[in-house]
Amino acid sequence: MPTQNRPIPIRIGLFKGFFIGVGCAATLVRLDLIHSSGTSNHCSNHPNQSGMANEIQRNKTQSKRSAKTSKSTATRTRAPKTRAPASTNANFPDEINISLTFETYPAGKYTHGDVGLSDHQVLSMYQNMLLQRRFEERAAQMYGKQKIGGFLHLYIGQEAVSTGSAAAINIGSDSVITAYRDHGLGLALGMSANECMAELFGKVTGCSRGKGGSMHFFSKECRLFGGHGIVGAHVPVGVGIAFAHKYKDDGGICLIYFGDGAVGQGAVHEASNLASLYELPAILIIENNEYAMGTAIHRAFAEPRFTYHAVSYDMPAAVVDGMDVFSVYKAIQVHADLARQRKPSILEVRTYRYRGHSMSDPMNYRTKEELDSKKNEDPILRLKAYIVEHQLATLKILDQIDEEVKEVVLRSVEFAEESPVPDLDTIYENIYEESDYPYLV
Ligand SMILES: Cc1ncc(C[n+]2csc(CCOP(=O)(O)OP(=O)(O)O)c2C)c(N)n1
Ligand SMILES: [Mg+2]
Repeated sequence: MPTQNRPIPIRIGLFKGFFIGVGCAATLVRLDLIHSSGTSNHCSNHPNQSGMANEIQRNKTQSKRSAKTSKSTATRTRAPKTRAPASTNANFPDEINISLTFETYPAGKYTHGDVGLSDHQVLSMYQNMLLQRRFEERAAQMYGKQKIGGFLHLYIGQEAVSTGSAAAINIGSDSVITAYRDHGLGLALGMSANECMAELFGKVTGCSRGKGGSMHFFSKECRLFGGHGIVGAHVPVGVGIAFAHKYKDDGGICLIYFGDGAVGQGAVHEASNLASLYELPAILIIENNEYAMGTAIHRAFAEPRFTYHAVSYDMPAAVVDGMDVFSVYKAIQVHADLARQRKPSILEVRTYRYRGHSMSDPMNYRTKEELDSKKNEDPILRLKAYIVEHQLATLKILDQIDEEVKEVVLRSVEFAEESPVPDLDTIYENIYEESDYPYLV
């Protein structure tokens, strides 16, 4: 673990007597309300409700019972005569203490030397981030020309997350799975611009033979298991892939990316629990870009500090600045090592998308000022400034890289245009059918 990280300690102490006192008082108040709501209320006729009301009456009158004689025989005979004995369970806690230290990987903390990257590797990271940016800018243009149909969710602004994490794993033997905002990750893992652009165009030369489109990039070579459209639903699949790595004992890990919006999905929590319980080689990576469609996280989550969920699953957790590629790289290095030792983690990577949720989003939920201030943190401009400052390359060389990348993207558009659409005969291929499914007639 890096020693320079800032710990976030949490200590929650609950004094047992206080807890029980407040708990009882709350129960009495709640039950009292039900009782006083009157017998004309249909709810009070429900067997459970009326039973609860009796219970209230007992609680309310219990302290007075010794002094007064109740006229209700039923109440008197059913009332407990003695107080419950004090707990004799030696394992029952006197207080609940949680003391945790979470890691943080802030922006600007690491040099490339600190994290073990060569000058050459830094330049190829820069080139890769630019490839994602230029690819998507061109894809947006092609969408406007109706060359691309369906959905198109752009990753622009988040490139340091994909590039930084892909550079820190063993591509081809480690596995990766993500949601529908998947172009950047595909390109970061080494998929070609040609197969990606052709997929957007729905052409047979695309990575999913033109049948997946923007949301369903897959690559066997890169072990990218999608590209999934149902929010949170791929997280259990990723945990299953991690299970397979453990079962086969092949040394691989699975990086499972999902958005802040997915954190509210039950499947994510069930999968997190199993990942920890079964000690699976996985990293759960929350790409927190602050919005789920048009909903800001503070409007959707009672606890927007997502790493706190790790407490429930006994996992290490970290907050990572996703606008700095070195911070992402460092965090994934550390947590990939842990995953290989069968200790899964939760990382909250703070990032931002500069474009709308999808191409039809008018972005009314955020101000221009917010967007502009986030653009000052642009991960590509940050890396460009770093490269120049540390004299890893001149501006002229960086411009040259940009020109080369633009050329690669232009060629990918030509490739996609010229490629054929899938043959009509293949329309039912790769469709899963279970002919003996019992409920189909
Ligand atoms: C189960 C489910 N509910 C709702 C949707 C509609 N939907 C599509 S994307 C999205 C927002 C997800 O936001 P987030 O997970 O933060 O990912 P981001 O788009 O920010 O990358 C929603 C609600 C869906 N696809 N699946
Ligand atoms: Mg989001």
